[in-house]
Amino acid sequence: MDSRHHNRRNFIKRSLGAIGAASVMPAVLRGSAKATAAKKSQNALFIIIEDLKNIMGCYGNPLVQTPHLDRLAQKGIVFDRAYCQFPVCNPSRSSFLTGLRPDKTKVLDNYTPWHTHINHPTLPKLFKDNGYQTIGLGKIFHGQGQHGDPQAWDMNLDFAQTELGKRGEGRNMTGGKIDWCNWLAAEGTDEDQPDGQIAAAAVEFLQKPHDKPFFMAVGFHKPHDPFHAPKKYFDLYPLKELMPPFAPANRSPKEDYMIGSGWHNDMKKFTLQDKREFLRSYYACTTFVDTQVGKVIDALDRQNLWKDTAVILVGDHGYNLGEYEWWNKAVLMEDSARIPMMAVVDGLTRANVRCDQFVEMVDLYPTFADLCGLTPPKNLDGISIRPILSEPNTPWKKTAAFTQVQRGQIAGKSVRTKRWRYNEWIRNDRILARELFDHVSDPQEYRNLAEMEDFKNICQELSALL
Ligand SMILES: [Ca+2]
Repeated sequence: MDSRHHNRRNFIKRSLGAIGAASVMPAVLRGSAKATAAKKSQNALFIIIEDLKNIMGCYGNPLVQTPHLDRLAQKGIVFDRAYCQFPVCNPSRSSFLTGLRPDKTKVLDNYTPWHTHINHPTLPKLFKDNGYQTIGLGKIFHGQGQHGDPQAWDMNLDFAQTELGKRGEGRNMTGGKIDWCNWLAAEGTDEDQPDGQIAAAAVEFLQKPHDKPFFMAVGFHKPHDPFHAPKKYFDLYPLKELMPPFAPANRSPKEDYMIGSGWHNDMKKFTLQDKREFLRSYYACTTFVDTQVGKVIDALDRQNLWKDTAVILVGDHGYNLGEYEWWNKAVLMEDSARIPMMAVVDGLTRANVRCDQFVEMVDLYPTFADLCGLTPPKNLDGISIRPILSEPNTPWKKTAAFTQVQRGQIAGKSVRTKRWRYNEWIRNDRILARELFDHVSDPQEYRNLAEMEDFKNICQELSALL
């Protein structure tokens, strides 16, 4: 048995609570590489944070403590206009891991597996097919089993909360009406939670010698609900200091399907105490996951891996924390559609750079392929962002981002340009409603301008893009 297999076996044995490991596939030599365009033996590290909105210090939030994400941000480039294609876990992940928009994957819910209509390799499978060692830790696809891609990985692990990590003070903020809507200030350490174990496994892998390039995807579960994290993270946020967002009384009304869930009725009943607890839970889980990211960054520092590892970090979609009294995602609003995204690529990115060009999650697949000199499938919907990684102000062909949702027979389609967000709600080819928000005067999207005569032409122009 070669050392790689030996290492892998020890790795799995020592990883706490491992519940699954994919089979080892024969290695295929790297082929069809654009050798001149990429550095030799370029590793890739893809960090995906579940349900993380742009709430970190590096995105201007003064309250939420994210020193490690901020450190990563300072080391490279931060994107201010990065958007998901569908603000729900499975549709979003199925889209960016196949490089296709949800209209092509036809994955519009959390139940349809990504491979139902797809016959080209997923992002990790592309790396596997090109001779990379491929490691998936935590939530990459929407779960394992039928939602996973076992052929894509040399090693694929997820982890479970320990019994100690399930204990502690907590509460369901809806009195049990919404099952997921609960927090737990848990006993134990970071490693009693899955994300702590994921970070430990990532560090352990990065510290080993590598005899071939790797693609490692690290998928942290928090701040997705249920909001469970060690108690010390909850203690950082005194409830009385937390205030829910201001919602003007004269905001434009929204139809029920625009928010789209029975949960909304229960959330409208939240007291100030409930809202504060929700904010504390999300913030605590964000700082908890930030600490785990810090462990991975430290390992890259210690092993001097930055020089041959392309690192990109994203949230899988955004999140609403009380805007329109909505405490979840799955809506065509800026808070859910926009994602945090940052990258550090030695030789391309420079430290402390912001980019306000449009980037979509479908761009991740061709970008990783480009950075590592691999040839992606021809029919991808995104484009490599390599040019703006090195020159963020270079004229850029993408000037809009597209996001969609589905409510049974009703499709919601959204386009975001520099100034506008325009939404159409469609059933049986008939437009039920339109929304137009001006991000210059109304960044919180409270005033719908779509039915005003003055904005008719703008709506027509944006509608033509959908
Ligand atoms: Ca998610």
